[in-house]
Amino acid sequence: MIKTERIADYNQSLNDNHGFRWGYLAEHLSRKRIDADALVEKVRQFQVAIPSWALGTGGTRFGRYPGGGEPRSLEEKIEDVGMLQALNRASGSISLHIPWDIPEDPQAVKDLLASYDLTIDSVNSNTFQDQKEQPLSYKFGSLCHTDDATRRQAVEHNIEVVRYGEQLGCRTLTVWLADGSNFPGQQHFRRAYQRTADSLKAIYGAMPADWTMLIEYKPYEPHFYSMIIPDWGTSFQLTQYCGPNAQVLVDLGHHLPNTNIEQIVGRLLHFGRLGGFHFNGSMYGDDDLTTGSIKPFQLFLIFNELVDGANDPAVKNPEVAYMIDASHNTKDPLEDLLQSVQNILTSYAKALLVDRDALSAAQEANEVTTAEEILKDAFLTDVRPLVAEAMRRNGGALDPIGLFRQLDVRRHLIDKRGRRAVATGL
Ligand SMILES: [Mn+2]
Repeated sequence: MIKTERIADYNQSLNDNHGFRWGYLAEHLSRKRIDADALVEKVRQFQVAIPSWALGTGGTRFGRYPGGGEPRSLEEKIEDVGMLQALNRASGSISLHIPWDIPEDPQAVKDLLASYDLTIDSVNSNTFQDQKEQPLSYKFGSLCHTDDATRRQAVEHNIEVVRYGEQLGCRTLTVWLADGSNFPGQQHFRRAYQRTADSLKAIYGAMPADWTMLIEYKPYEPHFYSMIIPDWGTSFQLTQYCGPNAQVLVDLGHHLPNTNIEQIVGRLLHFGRLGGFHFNGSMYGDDDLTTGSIKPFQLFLIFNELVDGANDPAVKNPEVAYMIDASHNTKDPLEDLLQSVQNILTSYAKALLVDRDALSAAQEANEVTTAEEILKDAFLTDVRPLVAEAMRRNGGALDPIGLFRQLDVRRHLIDKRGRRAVATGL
């Protein structure tokens, strides 16, 4: 647990430089008639959940090079997220994966969460691998399987995940299906879809009335010919089939190269079906790079849609659940998560700068260059001092990664948990 006095001392050491940079930006914004303090307040409210499976070093099927000191239990995962939350005050919730994170003593877990000022964001089911003692295999699918008993087992697992979530005060189930096929002709597309839809509806029917089901899509991997939910259109149709509390989840990396993700976001907001967001970066097709590391302009354009939707009373979309979903092959996972949150808040702050009235007027008048320049002006503004100021006012560090390093957190974790401690996850 990082003491508040330690954070205050650290911030004091950076205060001179921060004061200069923040003062300049606030003055720059005020000359554009933008209320800098109001923006800080908005950034202070923005929270991004941390998944329990991203706290260890990831890898590929070729190898994995853990850095040591990884969390060995649900309790240690909560400690790690609590530490991130203390540093940036923007990571106030954790997502759990069942069966990796089954709580043995739910009340003790709830107390531990409260001690770190954390909540549970969502619970995630896992039918993408077979567990020990599991009677029927998911090799040929789970919710889409041709065999009734296998489908029933997968439905029961999802309902069990909801029951664990209820014990912890969670109200969101996220379903990502690894179901699909690898060879032409292997799977009957229409029958497989209908079986999936009916399985999801059975899970939906077993959820409490105040729960939300998020349905995620992915175009390929682990299957390389077809995925059962490859795109947002399929997710959208499934949410309509299940009911009003089913929503689409957009994972940034789950698109083919050059997909216009911001347009998908705009569409789903318009339909009132954007329920969740998984942040990561993607270069060739994997979804495991640091958020904003490859395409920061795209991330900004996505936030531009989100802010636009949030400002429009005509948009009837529920609150969006934001989470990071990445693995970290060569970086310290905790540093990578801090970087990702930093990049997300930076994109959000830039989107808040967009002059929406001027943009809307330019769009209606077909002033193409003007519209683009309005977006570029916001994107090219250096808002890092604004994000730092929001973290400071929330009680966090002006530079979370700087303090993480100064405190030598990784060495302490290795001393406590061991060099060979490896977390469950991806
Ligand atoms: Mn995801």
